[in-house]
Amino acid sequence: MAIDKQRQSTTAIARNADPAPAANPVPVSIDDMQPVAGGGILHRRVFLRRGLALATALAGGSAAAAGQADVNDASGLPAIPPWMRTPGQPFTPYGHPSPHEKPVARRIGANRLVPGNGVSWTPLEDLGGMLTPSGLHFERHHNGVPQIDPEQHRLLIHGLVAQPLTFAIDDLVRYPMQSRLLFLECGGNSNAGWHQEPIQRPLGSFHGLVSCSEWTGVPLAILLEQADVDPKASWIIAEGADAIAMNISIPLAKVVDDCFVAIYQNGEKLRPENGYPLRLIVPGWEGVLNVKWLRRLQVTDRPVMARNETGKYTELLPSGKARQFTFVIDAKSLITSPSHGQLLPAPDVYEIRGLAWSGRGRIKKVDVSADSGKTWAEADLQEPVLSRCFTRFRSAWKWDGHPAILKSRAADDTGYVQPERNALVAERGRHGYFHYNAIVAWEVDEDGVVSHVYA
Ligand SMILES: Nc1nc2c(c(=O)[nH]1)N[C@H]1C(S)=C(S)[C@@H](COP(=O)(O)O)O[C@H]1N2
Ligand SMILES: [Mo]
Repeated sequence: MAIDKQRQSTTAIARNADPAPAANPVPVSIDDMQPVAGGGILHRRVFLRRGLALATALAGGSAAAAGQADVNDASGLPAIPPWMRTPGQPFTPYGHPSPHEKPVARRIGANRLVPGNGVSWTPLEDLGGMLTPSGLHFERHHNGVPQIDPEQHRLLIHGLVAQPLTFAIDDLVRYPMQSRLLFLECGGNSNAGWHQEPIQRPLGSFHGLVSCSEWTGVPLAILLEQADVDPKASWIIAEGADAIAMNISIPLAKVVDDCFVAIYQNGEKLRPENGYPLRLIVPGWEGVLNVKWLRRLQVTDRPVMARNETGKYTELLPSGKARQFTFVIDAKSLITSPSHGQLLPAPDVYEIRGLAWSGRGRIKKVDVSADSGKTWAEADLQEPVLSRCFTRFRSAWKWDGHPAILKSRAADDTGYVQPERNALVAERGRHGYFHYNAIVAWEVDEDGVVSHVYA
């Protein structure tokens, strides 16, 4: 496979400075540097002892690599950089990322003839922490982003209810609200995993139809109680106010259990792309159920059999049976670094970093392998570990310069374990498109080039 090394990105790969900086009082013991799994994976205890004192050397091109961080004046104090010699910029009404972060952007994949139909991917490999900035949340629109006047927007609850109700946004904000940190993943995320050959693309442009936000809004149980739902009801059909009036059916039990209508995203009103002024949040279930620009909830006793639950999201299995209404997002993990497009400059101790999540609950454990899954070692989970939320993991890896295959495997608190690719394909066959959550393998070759492999 042809990978042009000149075009490798300079994404930061955390790398150990060896020997340890003298300032660090707790050096890594010899024991900590003994691998606990094949290919050089170290015990996660190394992080407890000294946080690996990773000097974050970059794979070329950075200020640190150019030695700028070390420049001292004659007195031995750090040099005064130019930005300390003049007053800084004035205040701004609404902040933006540093211009240096410009390359961190969503990648767009839209239909050329219908530019409002497509996706944009979150650049997962460039982000840290649990939350996705609202401006980088992935997007999936079937017919563009409606420009909605919030004053004119209404939510109707009707159907099998004693009391149909209509709400303006101003009515809804008077109800008790809740905030939850929840990932949202499109059921079609990672679908290139079903391709015969491993796709060679940066992580985010392949797996980036998943993001994580703090959503704030009103629990539907409260609104439905007020509407007085008929005991015969078992489904709810949700409809959006976009030009396609996208609709989809959701079991009533789930809606009453934990669904809510969100008005805020990461502390501010929802972004237009993510459903302004109102969207449905269906925690842990596939993205398509989380109807944006929500205008109608019809209580019924059967699913509506909309396009997105029949023509799409229904898949033939090898057994001849079909999967349908496969709502829950199963546990999944991705190594974000090293990942495709990054370069390991030389044999050294590296931090393997990644993301894990599960629609069923909390991430219980992530294992990491450097020998293609022959042996595994438990990764360190970054606190807090919340149900149905992004969880960060990391592992220390002593790379000896030989080719290695890196994998991560998530398990959640229901006991579900992320499958190897061949197990997923054996179960689901070759007609798969949705719900691809297999273990992802990255090969690091002897030159430190990282590529995607099926292994
Ligand atoms: N009204 C409406 N709701 C919608 C969609 C849409 O096109 N129209 N796309 C759905 C799909 S397939 C997904 S994956 C999520 C994407 O949400 P996001 O764009 O906020 O990431 O919204 C869902 N809700
Ligand atoms: Mo989706």
